[in-house]
Amino acid sequence: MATISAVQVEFLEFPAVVTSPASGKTYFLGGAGERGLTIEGKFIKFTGIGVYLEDKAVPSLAAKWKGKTSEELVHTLHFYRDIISGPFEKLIRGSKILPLAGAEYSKKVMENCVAHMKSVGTYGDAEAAAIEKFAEAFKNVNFAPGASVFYRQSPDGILGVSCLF
Ligand code: HCC
Repeated sequence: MATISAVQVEFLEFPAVVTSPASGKTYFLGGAGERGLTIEGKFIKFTGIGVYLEDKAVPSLAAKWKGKTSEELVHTLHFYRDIISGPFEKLIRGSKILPLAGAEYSKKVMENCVAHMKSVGTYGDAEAAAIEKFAEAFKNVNFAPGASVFYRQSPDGILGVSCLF
């Protein structure tokens, strides 16, 4: 198997492998990068995001994509779609680079989620209610640099959200 390296985003370190304290399952780092906003023409990095995949993602994705080079895969949208929708867990760690109010952070995430769901026609009453719940969870928290939000996405549609301050 290929070697996976840790990735550094500013001062944040995304280890190559992480273990969930909840389930004891291990996940490997699929990729990591930064997010931010352009303020007065300058890109400000606010968060670093690492996407971790359950180990069984490798045999699952290999069934279809084995033999393709990384150069081919990196330009193949369908490959990314298979990562997103594949039958394995994803663990997404969003860590703060700059201090950020929970309400500010969740507003941005919700805007993106709602815009996406509306564009693909899946935004209904249940989704609006879930968005409300999401906003509630972040209403009274503040994130200092280094604080993290974890999203556990399971193939059966369950989303777990936890914070590490
Ligand atoms: C998303 C959208 C945004 C973020 C994310 C996932 C994000 C937002 C940061 O992790 C941010 C920065 C400055 C602000 C508000 C939000 O990290 O004023 O889908």
